[in-house]
Amino acid sequence: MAKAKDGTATYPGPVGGWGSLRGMAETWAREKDGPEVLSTLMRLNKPNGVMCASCAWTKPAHPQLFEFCENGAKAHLWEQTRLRATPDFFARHTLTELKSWSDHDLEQAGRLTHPMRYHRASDRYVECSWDEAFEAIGRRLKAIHDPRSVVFYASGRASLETSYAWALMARLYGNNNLPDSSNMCHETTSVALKATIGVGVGTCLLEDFEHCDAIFFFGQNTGVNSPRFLHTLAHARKRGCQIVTFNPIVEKGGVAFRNPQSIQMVTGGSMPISTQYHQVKAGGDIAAILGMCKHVFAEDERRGGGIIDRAFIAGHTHGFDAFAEKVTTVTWEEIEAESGLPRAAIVEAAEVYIAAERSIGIWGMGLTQHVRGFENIASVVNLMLLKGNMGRLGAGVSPVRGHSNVQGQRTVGIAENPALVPLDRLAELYGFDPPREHGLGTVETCRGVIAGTVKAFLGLGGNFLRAVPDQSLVEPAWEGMDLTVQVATRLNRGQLFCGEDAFLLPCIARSESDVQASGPQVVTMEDSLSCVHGSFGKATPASEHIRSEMAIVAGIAKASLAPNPRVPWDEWVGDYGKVRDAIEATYPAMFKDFNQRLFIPGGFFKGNAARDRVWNTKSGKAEFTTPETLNATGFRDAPGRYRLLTLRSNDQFNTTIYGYSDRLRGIEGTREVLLINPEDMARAGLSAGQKVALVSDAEDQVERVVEGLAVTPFRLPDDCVAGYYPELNPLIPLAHHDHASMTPAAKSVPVKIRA
Ligand SMILES: Nc1nc2c(c(=O)[nH]1)N[C@H]1C(S)=C(S)[C@@H](COP(=O)(O)OP(=O)(O)OC[C@H]3O[C@@H](n4cnc5c(=O)[nH]c(N)nc54)[C@H](O)[C@@H]3O)O[C@H]1N2
Ligand SMILES: Nc1nc2c(c(=O)[nH]1)N[C@H]1C(S)=C(S)[C@@H](COP(=O)(O)OP(=O)(O)OC[C@H]3O[C@@H](n4cnc5c(=O)[nH]c(N)nc54)[C@H](O)[C@@H]3O)O[C@H]1N2
Ligand SMILES: [Mo]
Repeated sequence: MAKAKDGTATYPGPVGGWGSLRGMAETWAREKDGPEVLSTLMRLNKPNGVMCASCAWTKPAHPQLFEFCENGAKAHLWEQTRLRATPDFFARHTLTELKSWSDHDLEQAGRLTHPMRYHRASDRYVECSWDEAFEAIGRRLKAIHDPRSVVFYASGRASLETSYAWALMARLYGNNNLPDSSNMCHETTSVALKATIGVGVGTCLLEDFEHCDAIFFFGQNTGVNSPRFLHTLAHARKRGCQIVTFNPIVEKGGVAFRNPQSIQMVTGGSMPISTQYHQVKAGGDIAAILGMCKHVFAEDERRGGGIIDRAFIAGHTHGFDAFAEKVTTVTWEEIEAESGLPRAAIVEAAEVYIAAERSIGIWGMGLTQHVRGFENIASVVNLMLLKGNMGRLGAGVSPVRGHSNVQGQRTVGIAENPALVPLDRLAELYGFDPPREHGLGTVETCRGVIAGTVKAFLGLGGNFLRAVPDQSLVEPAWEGMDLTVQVATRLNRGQLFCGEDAFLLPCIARSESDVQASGPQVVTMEDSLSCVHGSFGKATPASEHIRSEMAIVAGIAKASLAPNPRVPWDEWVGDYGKVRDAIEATYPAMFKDFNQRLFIPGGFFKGNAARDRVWNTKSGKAEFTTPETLNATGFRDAPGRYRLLTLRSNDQFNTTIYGYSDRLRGIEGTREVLLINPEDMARAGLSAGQKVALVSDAEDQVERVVEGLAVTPFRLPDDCVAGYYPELNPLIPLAHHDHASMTPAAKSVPVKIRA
């Protein structure tokens, strides 16, 4: 473990470089990959190739020779592993035993090979036939009296085609219970952007990054979670674009990048990324941004105008006066206390904004996962609106999404909010009366499971039970359901908790060849910049007994729903082009000529009204938001109370733990750590390596504890501590979520340390 002068953990190198090649090689060895995976890697993110199953960053029209990163490679090495979890494996282990395994060891069992059904008497999964599985699932679903007690979760990876079918199945069954991993992720973005600029997604395209003068970067760990974006950022920096970063942690990707495909590998040089780096307190962004606005106002007045775009504000926005009032009355003392940043630092950032003709605002989980996440994002929008940085070249907002098709799943109907779905169109196309009632999101699903009102859960990918808050309450309640079904590629903890009847259904992964009646199939996905791409898997599927996600959805639907001649499940499975025709019929503007545009280099853009300065908001204008509070955490500071940030390491994809090396933060060999700064350690009387427990400090009488965390000195702001997701999820109360979108507030959890 490398250490800085003050004893805190750190990594001396840049992101990329030889360290990243070592990271890939270790995964290669662990997964025992064969040579076929090389051809997948060479085809990644290229026109006619495979769209990476790791992050949602856009796929450029002119890709590099290797258009993949360390973590994209790991994701595919993991997907195409030679390890197998066969019926034999399940015969050797009871679920009770497997519940004591780590997330890493569970997934290391390898790819699932056969459909499995839970056998209660032996506490094991046993092989079953696909027909048996579909028939039993159908029988259970038909026996449930209230269709609103069944949940259809999706994790953000399945294609547009499968996602469209999944959402339609839920509505034909009779509910809008379609939570998505987005409910734990960028739902805050979708809700806040819809309210403020009228579209639930970012407004930027790649060309904007070629023309912007400044980028304001909040709480997104590019070097780990969307490393290909570093190429875009490095190019912008080379042109002289300023990159101002706000993050409680100095993340390596925000500091320097060594392009693995350039001469920098040989020379040891690297590209600096951020021009300013501000270690804002967790939950301090509303204050920091308001401070920037305050300086913009003051300078505008001092220079007699010319900075604030008054014409844009008059013509295109609403709510400016109330916001201006707040900016003028808020004090610098308040701003400094809540942001944890000195006035001079905020002024320095604001000066960049003032000087830049074109600015872009970027964010990730550092803004969305707070009780006042809505206001975090609305604050970025406020800042951009001040200078008309919306709807013109080189300007706008660009949230960085997570799962590779999470944005697309919402686009094609996986949404618990029926207002986001063209229900009348579905009624017309399929001759049924779609449910109009609001469905269950992730938090409501957890509540329903605990209350016993949710009777069945079907998961299209993901590891719901491990990703949600308050695990210690949800896990035991989970087994009270009538039916649980998981469509998956690899074994995870969520699959070990079974309803009365339970199925584990293995599917073909995106990089694998999917041959149906009409021949090899293409699937599609939408990236973070709203561009849609075809993806063509060619690798040999992990087992001859697994099926495509589309075929599994159709199998469940046919067994569970009354026959409807207008929904041709078999034809759809035989030819995914016909599902795309159905998507086009449902969303004619976005998906015009869908089947003809599958392989346009760079994808096809589905359009964005705010980009054209058309504001589909309540007022018909872009909205300024006046924050009621400067503290995004939703709780007061108290003696001994810390703000816990739950982090991803460089060696995981969400709940999939590839290994135990968080190289870029200098933490090796374990994930059971509590990161805390040396000053807070001294104040609390803790020493490095000491084992402590974290206890939730939510003032709600529920005891939540995670034990055995090694105290690890790390550069964080005062009163902020950090550790890893999902290990620390039992500490997050279900009620601790963004007030507008219900996204769990995983980046500022109130905790105490128990020595
Ligand atoms: N390799 C890899 N790639 C991934 C994933 C993965 O697990 N592994 N997950 C995918 C998914 S689903 C998602 S959603 C994305 C997640 O990607 P990110 O959005 O980057 O999410 P996190 O890794 O949780 O990191 C959030 C960052 O916010 C910072 N932060 C925390 N609190 C605050 C705050 O109050 N203010 C500010 N300004 N910053 C804060 C943290 O220090 C951290 O750097 O990545 C996707 N890509
Ligand atoms: N404390 C805390 N909690 C968090 C977060 C946080 O930052 N902190 N982040 C939240 C975020 S942003 C997200 S997106 C959620 C993630 O929640 P999920 O999306 O539910 O979880 P994943 O870990 O991505 O799911 C991993 C599993 O997906 C399955 N899988 C992989 N590929 C495929 C495929 O191609 N098809 C199918 N059918 N299955 C596949 C594998 O079986 C694997 O075990 O977690 C959330 N929870
Ligand atoms: Mo996510």
